[in-house]
Amino acid sequence: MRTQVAIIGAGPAGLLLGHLLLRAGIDAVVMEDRSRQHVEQRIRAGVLEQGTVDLLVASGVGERLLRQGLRHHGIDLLFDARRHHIDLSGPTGGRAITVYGQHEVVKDLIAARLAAGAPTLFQVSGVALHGFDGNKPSVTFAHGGRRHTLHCDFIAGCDGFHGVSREAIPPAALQVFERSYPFAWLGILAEAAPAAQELIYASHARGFALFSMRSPQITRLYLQCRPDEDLGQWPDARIWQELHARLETGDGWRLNEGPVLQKSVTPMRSHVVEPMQYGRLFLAGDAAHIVPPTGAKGMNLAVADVRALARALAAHYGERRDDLLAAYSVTCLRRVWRAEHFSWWMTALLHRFPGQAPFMARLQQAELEYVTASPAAAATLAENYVGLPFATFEGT
Ligand code: RFL
Ligand code: PHB
Repeated sequence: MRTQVAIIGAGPAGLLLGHLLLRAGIDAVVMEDRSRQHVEQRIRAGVLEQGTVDLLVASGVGERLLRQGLRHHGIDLLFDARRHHIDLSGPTGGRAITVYGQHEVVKDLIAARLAAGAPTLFQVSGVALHGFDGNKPSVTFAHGGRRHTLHCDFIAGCDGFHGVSREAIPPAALQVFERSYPFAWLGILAEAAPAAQELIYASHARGFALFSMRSPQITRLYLQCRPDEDLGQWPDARIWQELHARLETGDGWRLNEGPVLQKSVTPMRSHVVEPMQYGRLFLAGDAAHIVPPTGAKGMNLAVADVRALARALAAHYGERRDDLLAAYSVTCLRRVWRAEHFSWWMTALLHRFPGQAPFMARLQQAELEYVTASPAAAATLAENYVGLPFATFEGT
């Protein structure tokens, strides 16, 4: 088997890269270790930046997103039992976020890929990367009970944080930056109409809480919990009680309850490897970097990476230019570190840290008051939250 680009992983990064390459006339094979059903039902991110939406629409996979996505022009910050509105669009020239599940983006991309007859292999196993430090990379794997070798020009490691691609790079060639946080998020998906139009990020003495949604019928909610939290200790009634306590402010606004469709605990970490390239292997998305979900940046970073990679590969094949490929890591890391800072800042602003010193609590309070009182500070939050334009990070 032979292709131009072997793409490992069918998450948002791998699928969108495959899609953009297809549009540029570049062959790729996408291989994924889980089933199609699994990746289409995996509940994760829900907030798409303006640039992510623009790219999906411009590349022909935005039809359902435009029809079903919920466009939001603001978010609320809740503290001291009061909600404070942050306008996202005013300070950003009309940019906004769109709430549309990551798994819906994945479904749209898989549908486009299958309609085009582009090779997509689910339930592969034993994926191993070879020869990417030279000119003849290949990927070996098992699929349908047989071993295969896929020869290629480039490998795109889009296999997430627990994938094999980053691990295939000699450790001495990578610099790792990481921070873990002393808490996690307990997330639920509930069959209940969202009781508010916009997202609510709550700083509460009992811990952080987030009110979000997926559709006019489905509410998505998160609670700060311990990193080793046992879901068995969290029957639905306890989760609702805690959500009511952290999100309601005594002004009559009530959260709508409904059957809990899904429950999970997500650890919180920041993690970056540099560079995002080794020879002919390019890392993209969670394979190269993780942010805590507080800033809603993970999937959007994955999208920005593969946009840069697709453009660089198009320049390689179409114009025999390799300057964009050579600059890939540096270009992506500028946005990555901006998002790492923003996600860390939002996380530090809104969570209770175990054993938190009173000094830190006062700093959080001062920052919350500043962000909600100062138009300049609110604009900084807004421009980061809706996502800085791609061009911001493209200069040399
Ligand atoms: P993914 O989605 O993890 O996809 C990687 C794919 O690779 C497959 N794979 C392999 N395939 C073949 N061989 C192997 N050896 C393989 N090993 C793994 C996996 O099965 C998988 O299909 O990474 P990608 O594409 O880089 O996408 C990144 C995003 O998924 C992630 O950053 C976001 O979900 C993060 N995130 C959020 N991001 C946002 O932009 N906005 C949000 O609102 C947001 N909220 C969140 C989030 C992540 C969360 N969790 C569960 C971590 C909320 C949560 C709770
Ligand atoms: C979500 O809807 O899942 C969501 C929204 C905002 C975040 C993280 C997750 O910051």
